[in-house]
Amino acid sequence: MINWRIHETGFDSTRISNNGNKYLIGNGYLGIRGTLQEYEKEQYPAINLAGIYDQVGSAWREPLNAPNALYTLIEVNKKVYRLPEDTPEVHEISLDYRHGIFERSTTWKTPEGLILIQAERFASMNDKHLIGMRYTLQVEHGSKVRLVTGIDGEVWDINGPHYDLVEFTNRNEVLQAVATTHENKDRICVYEGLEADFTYEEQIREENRKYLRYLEFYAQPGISYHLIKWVGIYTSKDLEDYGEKAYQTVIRAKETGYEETRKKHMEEWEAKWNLSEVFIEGDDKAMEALNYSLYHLHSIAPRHTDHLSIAARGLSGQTYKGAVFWDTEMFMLDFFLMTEPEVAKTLLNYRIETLEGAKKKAKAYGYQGAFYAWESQEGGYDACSDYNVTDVFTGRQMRTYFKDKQIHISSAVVYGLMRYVEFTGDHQLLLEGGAEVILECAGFYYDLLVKKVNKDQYELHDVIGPDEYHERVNNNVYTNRMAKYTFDSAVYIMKLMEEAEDSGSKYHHLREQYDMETLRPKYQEASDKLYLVQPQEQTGVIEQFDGYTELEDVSIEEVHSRLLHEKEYWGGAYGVATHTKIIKQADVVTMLNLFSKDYDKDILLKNWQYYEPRTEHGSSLSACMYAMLACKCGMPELAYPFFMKSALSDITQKGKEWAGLIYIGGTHPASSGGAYMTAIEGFAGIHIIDGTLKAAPALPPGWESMRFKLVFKGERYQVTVTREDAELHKIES
Ligand code: IFM
Repeated sequence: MINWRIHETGFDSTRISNNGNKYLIGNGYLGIRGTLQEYEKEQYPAINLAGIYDQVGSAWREPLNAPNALYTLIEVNKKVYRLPEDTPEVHEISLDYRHGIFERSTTWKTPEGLILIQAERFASMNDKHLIGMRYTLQVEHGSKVRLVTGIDGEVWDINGPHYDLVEFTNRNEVLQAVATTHENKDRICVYEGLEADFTYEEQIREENRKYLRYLEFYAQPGISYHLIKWVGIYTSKDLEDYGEKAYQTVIRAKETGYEETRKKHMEEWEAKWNLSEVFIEGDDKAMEALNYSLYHLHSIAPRHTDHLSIAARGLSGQTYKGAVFWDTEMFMLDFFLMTEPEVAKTLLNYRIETLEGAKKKAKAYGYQGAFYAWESQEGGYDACSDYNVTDVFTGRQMRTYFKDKQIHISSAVVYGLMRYVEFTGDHQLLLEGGAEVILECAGFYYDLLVKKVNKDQYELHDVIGPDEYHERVNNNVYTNRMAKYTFDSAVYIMKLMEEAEDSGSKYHHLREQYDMETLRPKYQEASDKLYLVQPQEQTGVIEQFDGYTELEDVSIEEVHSRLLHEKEYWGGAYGVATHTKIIKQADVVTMLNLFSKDYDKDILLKNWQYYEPRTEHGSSLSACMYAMLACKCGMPELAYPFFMKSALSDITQKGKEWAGLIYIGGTHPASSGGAYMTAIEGFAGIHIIDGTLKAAPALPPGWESMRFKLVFKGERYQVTVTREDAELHKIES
């Protein structure tokens, strides 16, 4: 049985930041950190908005946090009671992650007796622009109470402040804040409406960028006083009459009522679980961790639009500039493909829409084709800076080459598109821009090929593979293999284009744009001759890049002991790992996972055994790759701890919080997606052979069976996997 609630009792101020991530709620349009109503920017509250960014001066461009219309604090007999300043008698926070409802309950001791406040809130899954909150108060002794509630325009930012102006108005007792951004003068409109089941005297005041209602009343013991807050949010990027829409959102919620609105929100969540819940018989802990991971993916899935992707830290704040990395296509996409392909399409549409940005980036480096942004924001703008890490010793910025050299990003986009076609059987996305993306990415890699005069092969030089600790290397095997995959995909696309006889088809239009007769043999040759380092004869090990074998072979513990500062960066020019074989995250192992069919099982195993002890797992993207490859090697028991590490990453919050002096904390959706892939594709062994869905279970010890649904080529299946057997049954959609 799943316990769908996580909770924490007592208050620990050192957990404020982590709990903001762990107890996050969201609906894809916005994410609300698991912070308390009375928190101000020092405690990192945030209503983080998807896909809208701002830059102040030369600081990093980052996504916006909306004015905080959930702000509420309590004063009893003229004394304010709030965390983190005051010590509560009892305190508990919890998250119902089946329904995305966050709760807090706090008891304060006053000289006159105890007071209890309870609050719950949800980011409506039903109306993505709506937040609902219910705040309840009880007192032990009659007391004069003042509730201070309204909109806090003094939001938490990492590289802000982003609002040049926050204007407040009162429209028929619904409070409005309109914040204007610094860079593009975008406008964020937040309305706050209130309902109460008690009478009070009210004053509304604007002070210190806050627009607050002071509600005064005399509270009697034994009575529960309820306050309902409705928050409606739209931005000028959503639509023209964003203000009116936000206002109507609040009015509609008031008319519908709290119970009914909450019920509809919960029904939406139930519908999501109906398609995606994974049952594991024999291991409740794993089942909870996995479904909690899926909760996070659901909470950040963009369902309010048809072209948006997911940031590396989801909607948990401004870390990593709210940018989209390869994380989406390589780690998160499969979950959506198998449960809600429409969301997968939305994610890929974002790449189609940002093709122009990718072409611009390639051109800026002097290349043809499409070089996707390593850290993609609106329009494909690359937010990755030349100096992405701050040196802990000097405080100076360190030149890093992620943006310039992680060329494998373009192949991740191609991989996502091809995976979509494979899973949905739907070629429409190719016609709607996907084919062009693939051809442009192939054009980019073609331009990068290096030919040595004395060798009949192509190479790729001066790149960074998934292992970011070794910068500017030649022939990183992951990168080369993915470039080859891109050429193969382009050849496949051109075959489709050739076969499309119909002169009115969109392929026909592409045929005019691309000279297939020249390109097809060129890309075929590129694929055939692209150098792929082979497993060493004696050891079976595949060298990660040219010269890796010569690096110092030391243990992780040894490298760790060489650190002079706990937050010191391990890579870059002088990093402790740079001159060693210690790698940051799965690299060769990621390649072997994707192309396991090209290698004997023995090679998969030898590389797993060689690289695992040399992997720091300094990225949350690493563990799942080891877990999946372990499954492919027939070692589910070895996969299990890596699977649990991925599935638990947002519960334990043990991931790295710093890269040099840069804060990188937040939720880890790629890790959540990796946990899903391990469960479904690893333990249940779901795979496709000749266009048909198959299962090859390898359940870890203690797992008796697994049950889940998935979509394949428009049909929904109920899958049941036991230790010996697997059944895939078509069911009604
Ligand atoms: O995309 C990853 C990268 O592989 C490692 N550093 C963090 C990025 C965002 O998750």
